[in-house]
Amino acid sequence: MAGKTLRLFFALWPDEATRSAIAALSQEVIVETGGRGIAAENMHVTLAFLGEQPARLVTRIDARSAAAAPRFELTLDELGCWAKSGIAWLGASAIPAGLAKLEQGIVMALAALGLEGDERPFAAHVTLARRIARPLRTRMVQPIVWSVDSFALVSSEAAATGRDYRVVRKWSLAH
Ligand code: 2AM
Repeated sequence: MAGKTLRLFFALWPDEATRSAIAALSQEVIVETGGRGIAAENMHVTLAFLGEQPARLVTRIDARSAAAAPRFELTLDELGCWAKSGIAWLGASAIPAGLAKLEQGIVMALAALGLEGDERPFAAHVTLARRIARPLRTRMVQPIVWSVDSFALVSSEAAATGRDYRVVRKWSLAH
C-alpha cells in the first residue's frame, strides 16, 4: 500500500502585521482585476514547490545550510500580473542577498534528496488574486517592508473553501 503523501512547498510565511498589510492591498487588487481573492491566512512567498511527496520527507529535509542565510528585509514594492496564469501579484523589485542565499540553500537541500527545484526561475511574489478578468499594469506601490527571520515547509491540502496551507516545519535564519 502506498504511504501517505503531502503536497509540499517551501515559503516565507508573513508575520501578522505584514499579512494584514498584504491583505489590505489584495482587496484593492481584486476590485481592479475582478479576480478571485486569496484567504489572508494563506498569503506567502513560495521559495520552492516540491509537489506531492512521501510524508516522511518532512523529517528528512536537512535545511541547515539554507538556515545559515542571514535575516533580511524584503521590500514588497511592485504590483503586477501574469496574464497567462491569470495571477495578480505583489513582488519585490530588488532581491536581498539573504533571500538569494536562502533560495540557493533550499535548492541544495532538495538536490541532496534527489529533488529538482522549480523549472521556472525564482520570482519572489505573493499571489494576491487568481483568475483575473482584467490585467494590472506593473507599477510601484507603497512598499510593505517585511523583516524575514524564518522560513517554512508548508503542506497544501484540499479544503471545502479552497486550499488549506499548514506550516509543517519552520527554520530560523541566522542573526
Ligand atoms: P504561487 O506561488 O504563484 O502562488 C502552493 O501551491 C504554492 O506553490 C502556490 O503559492 C503556488 O503558486 C506555488 N507553486 C509553484 N509552482 C507550482 C506548481 N507547479 N503547481 C502548484 N503550485 C505551485
